[in-house]
Amino acid sequence: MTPDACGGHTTVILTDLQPTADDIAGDVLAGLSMTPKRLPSKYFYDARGSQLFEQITRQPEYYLTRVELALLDASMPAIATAVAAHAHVVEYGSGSGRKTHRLLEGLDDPVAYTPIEISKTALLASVGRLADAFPGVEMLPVCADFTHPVPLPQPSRGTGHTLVFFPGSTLGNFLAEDAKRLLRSMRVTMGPRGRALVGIDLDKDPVLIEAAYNDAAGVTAEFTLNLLVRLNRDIGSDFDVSAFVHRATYSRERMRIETHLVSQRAQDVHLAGRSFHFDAGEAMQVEYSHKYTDHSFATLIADAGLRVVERWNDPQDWFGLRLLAPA
Ligand code: AVI
Repeated sequence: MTPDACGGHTTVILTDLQPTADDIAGDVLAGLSMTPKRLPSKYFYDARGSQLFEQITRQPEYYLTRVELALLDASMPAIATAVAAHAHVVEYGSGSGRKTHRLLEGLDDPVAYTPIEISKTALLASVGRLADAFPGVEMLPVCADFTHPVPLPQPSRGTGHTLVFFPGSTLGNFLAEDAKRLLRSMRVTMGPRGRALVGIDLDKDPVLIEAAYNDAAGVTAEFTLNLLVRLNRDIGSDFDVSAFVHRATYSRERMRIETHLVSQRAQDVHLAGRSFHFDAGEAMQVEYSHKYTDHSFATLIADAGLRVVERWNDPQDWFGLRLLAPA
């Protein structure tokens, strides 16, 4: 661990755990070799992809962010009561800061804030936005991969406990086995007295869910197709972006949005000296967004050694916040 102090009014100490860089080309070659073909959704978030995702969160059909923000506001007094004072808030990913702002404002004297994120630029930007607003909260960002256990920096004011914050239903983008692995790591990171506040999108009318992933302005379609633009630029593939279309459908049985890029014609895509054939109409899987019931969520976290200690839903039961503790 090598902490460096940065400037600004509030002390910001970055811990760089030097996460291993992703092997994008290797992952893409592996995914294109599968039947059916698939690409990892974690590669959506280059600079343009992050910008498009931010735009998605403001689309009228994408209820998740709006409803979660309102739920956080409405539940904040109860959350502050359930979480002991002087928490060290540890966020998985760095988000846009809107939710973190509400959480830090509503908790009882949080001592420190630690976003954990692979991109150092995104990490410092998120801390920069919050440092001025919360001069009493030490900013201790960690550059690391949060899917593994992360040794946390120690706040100088000392703290009784850690509160991991994982909003946005980002957990839903992981397949069940990967979600369990992540939750097990979270349990280690937060420690025996820690808590986690996790946002989950709930199973509901498929019409509402499908609309959220097929907004009329086409921002989600552009977000999905940007994956191909990014791969062409970063690993030298030659996807014809205009020959694929975005398709997102809800599987009631699996309780998840399944997003595909569908080839509009027979074509060959080249990468690293290899050629991959697409039939006309062939669908390549690019993202899952799982939705939950109380039962499915409790089963998932139980396998990771966690339990729900408090739950809050919005009045329509569209989105939930769950406070978790080690089982
Ligand atoms: C980040 N994640 C929770 C979003 C979701 O809803 O699955 C990503 C997204 N994909 C399409 N729209 C939004």
